[in-house]
Amino acid sequence: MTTTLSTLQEWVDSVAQLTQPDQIHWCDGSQAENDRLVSEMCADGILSPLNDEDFPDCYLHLSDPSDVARVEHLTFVCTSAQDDAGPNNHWMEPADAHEKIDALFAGAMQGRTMYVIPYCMGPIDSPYARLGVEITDSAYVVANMRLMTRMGTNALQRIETEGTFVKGLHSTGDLDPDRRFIMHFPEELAIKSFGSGYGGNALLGKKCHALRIASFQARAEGWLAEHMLIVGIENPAGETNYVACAFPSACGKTNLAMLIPPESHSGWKVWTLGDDIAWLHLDSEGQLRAINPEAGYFGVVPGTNEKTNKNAYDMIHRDTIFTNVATTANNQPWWEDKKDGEPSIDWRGNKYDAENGPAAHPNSRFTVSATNNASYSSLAEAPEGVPISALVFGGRRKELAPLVYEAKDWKHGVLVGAGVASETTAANVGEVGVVRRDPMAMKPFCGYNFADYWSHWLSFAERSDKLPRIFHVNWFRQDDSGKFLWPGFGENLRVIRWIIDRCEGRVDARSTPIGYLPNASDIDTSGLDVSADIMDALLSVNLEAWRDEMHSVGEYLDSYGERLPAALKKEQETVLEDLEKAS
Ligand code: SAT
Ligand code: MN
Repeated sequence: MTTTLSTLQEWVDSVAQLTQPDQIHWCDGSQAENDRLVSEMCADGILSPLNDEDFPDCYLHLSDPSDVARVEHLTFVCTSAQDDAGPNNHWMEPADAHEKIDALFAGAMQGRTMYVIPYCMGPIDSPYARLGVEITDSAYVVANMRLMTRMGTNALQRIETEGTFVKGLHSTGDLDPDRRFIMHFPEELAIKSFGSGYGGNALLGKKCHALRIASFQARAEGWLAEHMLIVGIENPAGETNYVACAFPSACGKTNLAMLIPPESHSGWKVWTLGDDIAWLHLDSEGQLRAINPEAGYFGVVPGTNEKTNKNAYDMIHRDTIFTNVATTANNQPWWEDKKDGEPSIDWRGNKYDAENGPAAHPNSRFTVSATNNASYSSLAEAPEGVPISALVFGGRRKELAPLVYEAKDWKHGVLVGAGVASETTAANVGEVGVVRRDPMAMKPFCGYNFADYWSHWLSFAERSDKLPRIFHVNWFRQDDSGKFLWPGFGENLRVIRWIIDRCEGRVDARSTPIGYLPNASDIDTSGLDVSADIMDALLSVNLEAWRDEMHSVGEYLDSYGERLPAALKKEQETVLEDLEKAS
């Protein structure tokens, strides 16, 4: 297979000239191709088959121990003007960046196969879908991209018809962390990633294309590329509302996207559209619609069990690639909180010893096709996407943020999103548990200056009078002893119900300076072991603490300087004044 599109052929030729592979393989995405790659990877020790009886067609990949998470400190957005990348991104001048990374790519594929992966982000027949081609020397990347995107012949056909595509170049290099860069050239629709084989650094369709490059394009074209799950909530009367929620990495997006209604909620159904990324467009009626650009899940494994996420637990029992989990004596994959079996070999490939830390890496991952998920929505493939009733922001915060509140209007909602803060997780290399600002859960993923991004968000208020309402949730409030106040997981449906009731105008709320809060009686806690005092704590607004928070949000916004939209600053000042008046 080659291509009739000369720009694509010329690019592939020039990359081959630079990287000097032994051979070039154009991926068609077929089962036969996948079978061949998997058996080659098993022969080379890149993959090992897991217990075939309990985990048919499942494989384990153990990565280099220094290559287990995204590397924000080595991730760059290379726009011509530094200010266009903004204080939220590391920046390098594009020509310098190309020179630096091309020097690493020179000869890097000698002795290796160069794979050319045409892929489509979004349903193949959707007007909202976008195309890309990733060139990589990693068969593991090919196998993952096949699960995560629509990859192969159909994508190539659409690329040849449209003529435009995102160019992604990747090599695992020698995995030396000192020779590792993830570079984005949004003005050229190009990505270059060297020296890492890990998910978000190497599967270029995901964070690099579908968020960083896509957010940049979305701004120019009037849509949004967001770090959001998309879920359909069907009530016992058969009515479904669609909600999109932005939480930082490893804060439970996959669990919420696949939620199983608790026993108290018979007749309710939850449908998964996506668990990580949403592309949002206004249709001709002014309705915001969402598609999921991905076709699979790259989810955090530890903590997944029959109670926390039964859909995920079941779906990863077949056709799944596990990365950096442990194994049991009978070669089943094992992870912390699996609640079944014992670890024998840890994620480093050593005999398990509790002294050496967890058996599975805290950021170990499963890669699996969305079609394995029992709650996969029949509308997930709809080219026009689904209408969104509510947008929900959230983070992981021990204190301060209530269980749920609603923004006063769209503009205030943009402030709520911009002010999101969350404790850091193992999804990025670095310290875990430190609270940092993570606006719209996009801190690591926005491909341009946050100040411009907030202006873009604000501009939607002028384009539609049917925008979804905006909410903020926090499942992670703790008491003084560190115990979670809210049970979370399936019980989160109770909070989502309030959100939908608000959207449908079915329930009143309490107006406070930070937004609308539920009256305690409007969150159904029947059958839950959550006392009225705890509900009060979960739904209270500590005016003094919020004043400090709003000062801190104000300082954060000011750090964006002159490009900060005045309307956003004004929203922050209004909330602060209201807090001062109230206390
Ligand atoms: O960056 S990944 O997509 O690999 C996982 C995450 O951090 O969300
Ligand atoms: Mn994510």
